[in-house]
Amino acid sequence: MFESLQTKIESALKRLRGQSKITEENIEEALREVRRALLDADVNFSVVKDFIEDVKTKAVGLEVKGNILPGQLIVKVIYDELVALMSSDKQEAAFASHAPSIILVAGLQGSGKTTFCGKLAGFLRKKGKQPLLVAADIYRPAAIDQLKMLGDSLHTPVFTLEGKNPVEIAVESIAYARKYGRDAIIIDTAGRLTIDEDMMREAEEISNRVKPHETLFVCDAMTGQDAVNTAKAFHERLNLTGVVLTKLDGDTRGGAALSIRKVVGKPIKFVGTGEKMDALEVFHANRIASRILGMGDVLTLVEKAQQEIDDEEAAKLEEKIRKNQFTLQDFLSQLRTIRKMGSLRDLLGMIPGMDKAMHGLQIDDRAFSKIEAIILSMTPEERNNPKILNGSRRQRIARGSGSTMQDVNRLLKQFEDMQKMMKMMASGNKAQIMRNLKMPTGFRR
Ligand SMILES: Nc1nc2c(ncn2[C@@H]2O[C@H](COP(=O)(O)OP(=O)(O)O)[C@@H](O)[C@H]2O)c(=O)[nH]1
Ligand SMILES: [Mg+2]
Repeated sequence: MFESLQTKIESALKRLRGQSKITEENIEEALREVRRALLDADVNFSVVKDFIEDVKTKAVGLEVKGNILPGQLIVKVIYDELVALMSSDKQEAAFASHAPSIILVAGLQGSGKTTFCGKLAGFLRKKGKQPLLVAADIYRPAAIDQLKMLGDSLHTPVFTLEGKNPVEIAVESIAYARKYGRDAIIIDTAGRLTIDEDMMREAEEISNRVKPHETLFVCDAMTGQDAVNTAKAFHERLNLTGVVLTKLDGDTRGGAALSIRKVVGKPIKFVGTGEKMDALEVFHANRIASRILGMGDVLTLVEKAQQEIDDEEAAKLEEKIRKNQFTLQDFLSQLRTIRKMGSLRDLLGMIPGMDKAMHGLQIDDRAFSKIEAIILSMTPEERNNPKILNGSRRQRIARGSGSTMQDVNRLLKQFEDMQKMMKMMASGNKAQIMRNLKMPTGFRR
């Protein structure tokens, strides 16, 4: 979803390759790109300013140790900062100790309030709650119908009173909820296209009368810089407890996600990712941060490793792949390039959540070493033409590399699969081919 931001940060960091210490000078240009990318993504300018300062302070002076590249190090610093910026320990909706909990939903017209109210009702039902939807947007009859339709589809009652104003409706919904055992009241309010005094006063009055446990500001993620100002205005009147970012499935650049948390000082609690009722996610700062930086999967890391191959080598490789001449020798050099990036453990450690998952687990650089040893035990002829590897040759290789026949066979099988895949890919573009040069899996010590 934040694809363009991700691309820009990555291309800026590419320039840091080959440098061993992070200094003000060598980070300057990369940070300028990051700054531009964030501004382009509609991140609030004061947030960008602070953010860049923080990253700079943390990054300058860092030594690039071992095989970690400066770019990777900075990505890590930026990632940590992004997570810190968007994190909160009060992520999920709060509930009253005595039912019913009251959740007031406010925001501009078209931001996705009514849709979110429905989604939240569905979400709470799955958690064993008995929600009640309250139609306090009475100005457009269609708005009440919309909520009623959602309520029907979710088997959730919708409370409304004809001839009453939104404040009265909201207040009376509480007695109704008590009477019928509904333990979570979700109040859908009216919005205007822009901040409007009447609308604010009405929402404020509802808030004062029902004393909500949660006041959620619904914000269309596509509105960028403006979203922050709107959220601020709502917060001043309603004392928001959280933010809901909608339409993150769209072509949004994500600026709102970065800014709101900091400028409004309230956590983003939910994320809307579609029009359907199940398109609701609890907000996770680390997920969004890793998405922004493209650190979410191993393939990206492998891709990074492959940037190490210089253009000439890449062109040669491409030629070989096209002619279906990719050999075990080429595979070995690929492997070594990946290794240059750092240990397998370090590479995996860059994946969010992996560090924890790996705790106490023996992550094997030896899997790499094993493959390497097997290939090294082959003669150059065998490496270039694995077809000649009969049983006795395989046995010799297994012995020579200190592995088993099974290991050798597995490697050869995977190499064969890889060749097949490359053949298929040969008509595709270079980037695609490179992306598909995956590590063989299943190699354990
Ligand atoms: N793609 C997408 N559309 C959404 C999302 N949330 C709401 N919408 C759409 O945005 C439009 C306005 O939503 P609505 O809930 O009526 O906004 P309200 O005026 O604030 O109540 C509708 O067409 C919704 O289907 C979302 O997360 N993703
Ligand atoms: Mg609505």
